[in-house]
Amino acid sequence: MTRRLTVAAAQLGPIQKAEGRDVSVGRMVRLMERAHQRGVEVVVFPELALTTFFPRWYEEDIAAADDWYETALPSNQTAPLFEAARKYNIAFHLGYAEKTPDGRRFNTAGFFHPSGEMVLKYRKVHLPGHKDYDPVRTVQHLEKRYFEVGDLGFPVVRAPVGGAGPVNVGMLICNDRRWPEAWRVLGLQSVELVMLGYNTPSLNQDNRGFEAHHLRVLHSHLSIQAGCYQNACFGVATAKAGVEDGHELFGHSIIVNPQGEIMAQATSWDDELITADLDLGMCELGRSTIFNFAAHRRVEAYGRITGQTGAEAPQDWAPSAG
Ligand code: CDT
Repeated sequence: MTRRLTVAAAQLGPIQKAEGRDVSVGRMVRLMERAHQRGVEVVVFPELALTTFFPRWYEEDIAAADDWYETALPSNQTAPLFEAARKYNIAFHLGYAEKTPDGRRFNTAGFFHPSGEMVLKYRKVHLPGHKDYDPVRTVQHLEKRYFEVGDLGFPVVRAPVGGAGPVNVGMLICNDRRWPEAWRVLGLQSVELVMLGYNTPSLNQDNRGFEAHHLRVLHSHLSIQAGCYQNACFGVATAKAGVEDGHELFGHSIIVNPQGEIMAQATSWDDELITADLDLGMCELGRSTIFNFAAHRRVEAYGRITGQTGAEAPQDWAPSAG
């Protein structure tokens, strides 16, 4: 029997620093309404979807940034989103800043059943940027200041989603998409659908070398398309886009199939819903042939992947004596 699932990437235009959750949640509810009109069963919202990308703002005392975090979901402010999901029977992925009851802070994504129950939680592992104010940068990227490294690994769960029956779902967040190790850990759990949100600036703001602007989107798509192909899964990658607090985010949300092909792509820098009908059976070809991990992986040769963090210099070649 064909397992079909209609999914959407619900790209958000910019959310300015001065705008509250009433603004962002209202926009997300409207995207949910559009998703319902198009028969969507799963909606994927971006990373840190409820607010501006606040890690660009430095606070000496991180407690001064506490307003950006969620301590409970749903909350009074996010309740309309959960009500829309229930009303339209749509599961959804939401990126948010999480502050736990014991005061820990994570860059988190939740996958929610239409009932509002959280099916799966993921906390971002690959935090980019820096911890302290960096005077070399024109714009700060302080994820390492505001978040701890995620402590949940890369979980996958098999859960009923829409009319497809059980689906193996997993999540990555933004910078994670650039790390093949993260995709492979999901692949090793037979993931079928990877949901990921991102906030990626159009310019490399490190100011430490040249990177042509047009390569920013290429690197994002290249990473997602390769991740889906090499792990025989679908990917829904959703951006926050446009000029947020004076800083440009490149958008270009995409939905990708297990062949690595882009099935749908956003073309605006605004709130935009892109959709695709997934045939989950497409995951079978890759995982039973070229990426049949049980048949072809060679873990005895992969020791460096988990045994070493930074790159080492190779041995020097020397001509053999005589
Ligand atoms: N949010 C996020 O992870 N953004 C990064 C850009 C980092 S630039 C220091 C990304 O990989 O898209």
